[in-house]
Amino acid sequence: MTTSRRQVIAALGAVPVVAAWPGLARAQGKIVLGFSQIGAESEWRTANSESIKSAAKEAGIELKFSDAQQKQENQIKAIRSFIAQKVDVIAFSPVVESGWGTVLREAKAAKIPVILSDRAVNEKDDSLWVSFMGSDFVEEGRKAGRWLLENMKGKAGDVNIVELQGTVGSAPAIDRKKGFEEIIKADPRFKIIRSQTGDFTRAKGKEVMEAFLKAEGKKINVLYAHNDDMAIGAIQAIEEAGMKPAKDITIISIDAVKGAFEAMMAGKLNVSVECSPLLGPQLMQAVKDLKAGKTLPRRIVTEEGIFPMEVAAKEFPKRKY
Ligand code: GZL
Repeated sequence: MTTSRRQVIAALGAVPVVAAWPGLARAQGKIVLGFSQIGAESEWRTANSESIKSAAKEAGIELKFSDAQQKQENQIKAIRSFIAQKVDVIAFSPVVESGWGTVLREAKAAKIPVILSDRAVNEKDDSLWVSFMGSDFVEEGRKAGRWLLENMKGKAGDVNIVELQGTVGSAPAIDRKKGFEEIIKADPRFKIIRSQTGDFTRAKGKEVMEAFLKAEGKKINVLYAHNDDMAIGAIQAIEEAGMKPAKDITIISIDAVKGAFEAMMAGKLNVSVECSPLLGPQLMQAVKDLKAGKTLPRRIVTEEGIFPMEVAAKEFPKRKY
């Protein structure tokens, strides 16, 4: 059966040709950016993806966006696909720190610059990327530790802490643990009695907190969660165990997403350390600067604060994520 010319044109009309062929976007003078995102594991990640997509649109940059569902092999596949499509720039948020050398060398051989967004890699050859933009996770862990020492000054006896770690091997999980322990080691009363990954998700955070409560129960004084989503899951577990979150167990988390402000306003979370996902505008500016032949700073750090529950209601209306 022959397909009429009309049918072919109609079919082609449905295909976003620009998305299929970066050459056309370039012919229109557009920069083509390939972005490999980790997944949609948390409120933070969703806000980060939204920031990147809206900033690309705003900047007139053709964005090829892939969601790896928290699997490194999917990120590597996406980066290889961007190389094959000859995009102008590649950016990605590495789900874990290691295992990127081969694919980054392929991007370098193809003369496609790479920008690390949000998380770092631990490759020795730092010529494999042109810039790393994101938070100082060690400092976020220190801020959490300092808040705890300050707010437990009056407490007599040991302070037993359980810790919900982020994704195993990820830069935020490694560094938030490092910064927190660096601070609390100043006072031997502060002890991490249990520590396990909740993979940055609410579901896993709840599941692991249930296990902590079963094993340690009322011995637990503090929960330190590497992100708000795990803390929110843990709050459910604490309530289901008949205990009062933020009262029976002091809860410290990181990100300062809307869900954390809602929990603080409900009196169920004590403090959240800010980690801004709004990297989109900075990333697009860096991509434009790169294509204009400018040299990027090797490290672009996002400035952040800390929000205890006492200021949550005042700050909430101003929050952008
Ligand atoms: C931090 C980011 C982390 C967030 C989590 O920059 O990589 O990943 O803290 C997210 O909420 O899943």
